[in-house]
Amino acid sequence: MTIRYPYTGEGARGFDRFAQSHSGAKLLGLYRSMLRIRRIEEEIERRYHQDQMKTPIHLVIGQEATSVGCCAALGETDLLYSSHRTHGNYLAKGGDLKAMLCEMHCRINGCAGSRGGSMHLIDKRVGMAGTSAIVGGAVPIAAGAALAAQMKGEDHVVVVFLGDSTTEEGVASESLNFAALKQLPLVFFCENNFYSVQSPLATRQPARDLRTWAASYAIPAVRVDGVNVLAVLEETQTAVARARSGGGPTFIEAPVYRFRAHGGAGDDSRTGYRDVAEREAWERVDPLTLFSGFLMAGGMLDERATAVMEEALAAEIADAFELALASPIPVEADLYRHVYAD
Ligand SMILES: Cc1ncc(C[n+]2csc(CCOP(=O)(O)OP(=O)(O)O)c2C)c(N)n1
Repeated sequence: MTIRYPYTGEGARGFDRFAQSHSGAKLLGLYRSMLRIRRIEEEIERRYHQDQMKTPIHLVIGQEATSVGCCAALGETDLLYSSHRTHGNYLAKGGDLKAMLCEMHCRINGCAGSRGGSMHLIDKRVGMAGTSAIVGGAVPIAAGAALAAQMKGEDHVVVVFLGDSTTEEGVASESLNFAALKQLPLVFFCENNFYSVQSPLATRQPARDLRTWAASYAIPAVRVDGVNVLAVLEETQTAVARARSGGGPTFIEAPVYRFRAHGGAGDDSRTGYRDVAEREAWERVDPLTLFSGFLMAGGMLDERATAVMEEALAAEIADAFELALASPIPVEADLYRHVYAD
């Protein structure tokens, strides 16, 4: 089955429409954030076979624009919840790279104290409120956090990232219903990458788009170009403004594509569940290549500036891995800390 990219052909025009409202520095910052996530993911992937990371991984290579565009619309006190594909969300929300890599190497200074691994990243200082390995697990928790914010009269909004398969979980339907009923300050951000592990969307759901499902709960439901960081930013800003002003929840569907396997390192397109040609078609709309092309055409980025950026990122990433590998492993005496029941 070939998935047709819904926005093919927009190219740079897709950015032009949105770029006017941002400074050059802001645009470069968005690009740098996406590039940072990509390079971190590539290094994780490169080292994964060494078995020093004690965690399953779900790489976000190809899906950087959704994390970065969405989080750019949020303040530090706004809360973000996510699923098992966490790295991009955590980093874009301002999570600490060193603490993330320590967590993935099962070191005591990991962001979840070595107890969580890649699928349970958290950094409350920057509003990265938590992630769950249970598909749909974070959605009702986010709804609860939004209800708490509403009841306490707090100003922050809550965003929850979910995959397309999460829309098949009963708890997601319950959460949308409840969010609509209570008009919660909540944004459901659905990264639709068209697969649940190796099952295509078309074999799991009737032929209707995900907005129809969300809209049936009387929630405004929009689709945004998930490879266009500026479009994602603008659509999230609209949703966040609605939530913050008491206008209730929004469902955003962003079609994206993961360039790597569902889990682990490497690509799995040749195992037969998806077409190599399909992945290659999406690689032609790689969110980083599209955006760097736009910035270069507008004279905001050039080869030299890119090289400087790359060098700084490489140094930061190497340092963070070094720290993680030099950090202490948990001791047995700590095993029952944070255990609340026996
Ligand atoms: C309740 C539950 N059922 C099944 C799984 C196994 N599982 C892990 S990830 C995944 C697919 C998730 O797909 P999606 O939510 O679309 O996110 P993506 O992996 O595509 O980013 C499944 C079925 C699980 N973790 N939790």
